[in-house]
Amino acid sequence: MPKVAPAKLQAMIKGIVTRQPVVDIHTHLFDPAMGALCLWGIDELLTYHYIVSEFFCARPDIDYQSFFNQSKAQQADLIWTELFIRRSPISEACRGVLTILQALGLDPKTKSLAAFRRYFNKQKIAAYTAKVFKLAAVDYVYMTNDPLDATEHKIWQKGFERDPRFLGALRLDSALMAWPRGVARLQALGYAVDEALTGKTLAEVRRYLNDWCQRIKAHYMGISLPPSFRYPERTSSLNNLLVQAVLPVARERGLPLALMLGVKKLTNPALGLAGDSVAKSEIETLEQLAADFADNRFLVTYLARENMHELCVAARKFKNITPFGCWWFLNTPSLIEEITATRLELLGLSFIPQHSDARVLEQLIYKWDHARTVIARVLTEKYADLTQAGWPVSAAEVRRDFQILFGAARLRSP
Ligand code: RAT
Ligand code: ZN
Repeated sequence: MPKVAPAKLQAMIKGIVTRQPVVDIHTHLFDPAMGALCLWGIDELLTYHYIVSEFFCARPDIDYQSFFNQSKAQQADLIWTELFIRRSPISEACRGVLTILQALGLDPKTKSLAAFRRYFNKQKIAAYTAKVFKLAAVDYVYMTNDPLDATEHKIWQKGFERDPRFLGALRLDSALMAWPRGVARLQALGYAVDEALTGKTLAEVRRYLNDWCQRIKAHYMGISLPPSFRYPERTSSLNNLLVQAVLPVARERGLPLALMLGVKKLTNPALGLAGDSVAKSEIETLEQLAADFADNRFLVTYLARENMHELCVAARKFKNITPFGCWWFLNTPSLIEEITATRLELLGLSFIPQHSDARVLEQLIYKWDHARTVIARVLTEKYADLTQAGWPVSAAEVRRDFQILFGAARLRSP
């Protein structure tokens, strides 16, 4: 096998890491056949909740409600003027919009959004989706499916022809996270559950999970949890639901459970989706879950930077823990660099470096472009260290490793 000299290493790795297709294991994108749920275009991009909160940092004089009362296009205009024209769009989320426009062949440096709107209005969703996937070099994305969401529920009930690039993942937050909040909606769907978890409730929750994993062809189940989440906690409804419903169903169906830990919902309710915050979680909770449910597989990410090192250590202790992604406030180049290096140093190639969390189709382009650049840099350093140690790598070996990190084998095959 021809080995590549260290001087050429950087270009070789960059070429592979930036072009090889990936599987994106957590997004909020939807199959184009799901109609209005599928978001794309300049107004959606500019009103992304990551950017909305930055807008209020720049314009604390503007009242939240008066902003949200405006149409999406008006909000986008305000954001463009404030964050792109009156100052340089230097934040990660704002730079992301530029990366997208540039990749689509549009000149980002303009004062008005009119030309962009004309471009996006002309696109037909089927061909456009293919174009975006190609530009982002993404093969498959996992959706975040919530059957308790009225709009989404209707679409599944009606049925549609699935686009094979959009894979199902059953999200448990609205049904289980703030129990008994999900009770009424589960009952409305025909599940005989009660607030106190008595009678058939747990069996009915299992029936709900099985029905909907089947219906959406879920490849995993997922839940986001607050920093206050603890396990074991005998009196907690959520603990009982996890132990007696979610984990047994996941095990029987051979599905991983994705735990997204450390989100404080609605710290500022006036900001809506942009109002969630972060705090440190206790790693012991994860360690105990992994120990008690050795036959379950856990995909785990934390929102707090402080938890990321101990997550790597936990993954070394429990082979059923797979760390994934740099989530939300951690999805910035400086933190991706730190987290990826730590993971490579402690876990080798046994983790999933990134997911996009894209909510708007075109975000696949920037989230993957930016993350790949950083990951390529970190990998180059690591392969250079190997070369130093007498283990030069070939392009084929780098491609193989990339496939281990980002490939379909990770999760496909429910
Ligand atoms: O990153 C995000 O877009 C957040 O709003 C959340 O949706 C988070 O990713 C989640 O999945 O809960
Ligand atoms: Zn998400």
